Amino acid sequence: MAFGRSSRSRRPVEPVTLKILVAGGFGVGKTTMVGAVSEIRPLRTEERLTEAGRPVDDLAGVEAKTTTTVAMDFGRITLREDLVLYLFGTPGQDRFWFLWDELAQGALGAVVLADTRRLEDSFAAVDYFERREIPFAVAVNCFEGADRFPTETVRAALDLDPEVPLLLCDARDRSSVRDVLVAVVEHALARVDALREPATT
Ligand SMILES: Nc1nc2c(ncn2[C@@H]2O[C@H](COP(=O)(O)OP(=O)(O)O)[C@@H](O)[C@H]2O)c(=O)[nH]1
Ligand SMILES: [Mg+2]
Repeated sequence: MAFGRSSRSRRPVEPVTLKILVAGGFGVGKTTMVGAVSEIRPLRTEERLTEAGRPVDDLAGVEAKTTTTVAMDFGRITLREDLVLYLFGTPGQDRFWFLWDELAQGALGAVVLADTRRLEDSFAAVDYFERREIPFAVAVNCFEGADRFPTETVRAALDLDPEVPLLLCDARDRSSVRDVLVAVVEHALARVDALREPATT
């Protein structure tokens, strides 16, 4: 029996875990996105939309939606055997903004989901991550019936910096969501590297 280097090196690697936020307006597909990729049963805290909530929860464009996430969505995806992402969906409604700073603690980056029918609903999330210098990518969730705009038009409307990744996605589709997450991680890690680069002047 060999207990040398070779058997030691076969020990499973302890993966790096990174925290990613999933943000964007109410009904844009955050819960769907986390659920589409999560390997664990996503933890959701949904409450049925009540008559009392209706004046607050703007339902235009999300007619089919009858539940709303009041706390957060939580999921996990293994991107590589040594890289695991923990996903935290942020609450979409303004009245839960107080949870954002808590959720943002220790986050490597974020996805801002956008719906071209209600692009302005994602302005607040873009502002939030820009102001706190948290790297983010924007993913346009392509709902059927929503007009398709060139990504440059969406980029201009959201006033995004040129280096911010902008992708089209289907929040229901595992591989599509995976592509978005890879883009966020690569973007965030590239920024970490850039910050580490010693000054050259
Ligand atoms: N057609 C379509 N419906 C979607 C898509 N993503 C989410 N939905 C639906 O849109 C509604 C709102 O999605 P949800 O994930 O709950 O939004 P959240 O408020 O951001 O968490 C739900 O009824 C979803 O089934 C999508 O890519 N295409
Ligand atoms: Mg939700």
